[in-house]
Amino acid sequence: MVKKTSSIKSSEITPESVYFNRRKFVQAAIAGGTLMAAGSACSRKIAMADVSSDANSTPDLKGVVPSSFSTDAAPNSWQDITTYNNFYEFGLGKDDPVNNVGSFNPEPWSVEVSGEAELIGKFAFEDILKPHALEERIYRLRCVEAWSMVIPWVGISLGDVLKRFKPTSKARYVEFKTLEDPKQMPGQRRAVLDWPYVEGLTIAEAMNPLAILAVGLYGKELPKQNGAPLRLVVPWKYGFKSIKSIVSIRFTEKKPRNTWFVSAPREYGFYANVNPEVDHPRWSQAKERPIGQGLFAKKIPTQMFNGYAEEVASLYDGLNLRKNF
Ligand SMILES: Nc1nc2c(c(=O)[nH]1)N[C@H]1C(S)=C(S)[C@@H](COP(=O)(O)O)O[C@H]1N2
Ligand SMILES: [Mo]
Repeated sequence: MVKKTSSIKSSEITPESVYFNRRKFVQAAIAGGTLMAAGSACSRKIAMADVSSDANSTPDLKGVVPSSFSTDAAPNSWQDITTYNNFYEFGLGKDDPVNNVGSFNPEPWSVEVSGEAELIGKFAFEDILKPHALEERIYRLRCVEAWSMVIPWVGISLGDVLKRFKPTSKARYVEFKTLEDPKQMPGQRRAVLDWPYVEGLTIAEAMNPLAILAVGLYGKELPKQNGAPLRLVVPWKYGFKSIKSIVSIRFTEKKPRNTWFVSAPREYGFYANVNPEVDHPRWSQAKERPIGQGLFAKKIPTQMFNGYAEEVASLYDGLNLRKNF
């Protein structure tokens, strides 16, 4: 997802430029008045070294079994996956999440289940996890900005979790919400998006076996910047559908108004299926740059439904995918 000047109110533009200039100024100060570029590259290296030791200190998840749904593509490194993120609750830059998650505390955590279901209420994170098998599934995450990563998620089947709440016949969609707490999430102190972050799926999409609730990666607990303790992973859709740090699951009759659709309906549709044939209004979506192979890595052609057409194309039979993008 990109920084969207069009969605920022004019009243916010001044504070934003001041904010960014101040950050640049701080970086320049760190560099000691020498070459700015060299200075920020250096501080970046230090940040990366910290994160690598993070991988070792992140607790292991027990009882993880491999999944047959995995792709055979080589996964990105722990470092790529945990330092190049989109999580606007912590800032708009790719390295803002890793640098700003310090005051976010995802323990204890609970999820409110509501709407068109027989079993509703507040459930502790542990209770949502408990009866389900933890599987490692290697899925690609593909961003609208035309970059992608291959990530060994550890997750539980979203459909299995949702079935336990016994959705009624009125439940046609599932809506998810992220935590809203500007004290823990400094990015929420500014109205860049309509907080809290909201996403949604049709019931059929949510029940598709490819969709998971991720609780970890590389066999370890989910790092905060990747959406601890619980986030969606919908591998055939653009990354923005994969909502992080979920506190609410609501079964609805009406189509949820997802955050990016509210912010720019011409650019981000409800379905958000990866579709190389439909251009984003401001750029082509035909190719993607694999992250982790250097800035000059060759772009590769993007596949329909992110390569999962066989598994999910039937969900959209009879739907015009240009209109319902
Ligand atoms: N709550 C919340 N969830 C979010 C986002 C966000 O800004 N806030 N960004 C989305 C986007 S645009 C992408 S590409 C993925 C990035 O996931 P990753 O940082 O774990 O790779 O998270 C998605 N989930
Ligand atoms: Mo994204």
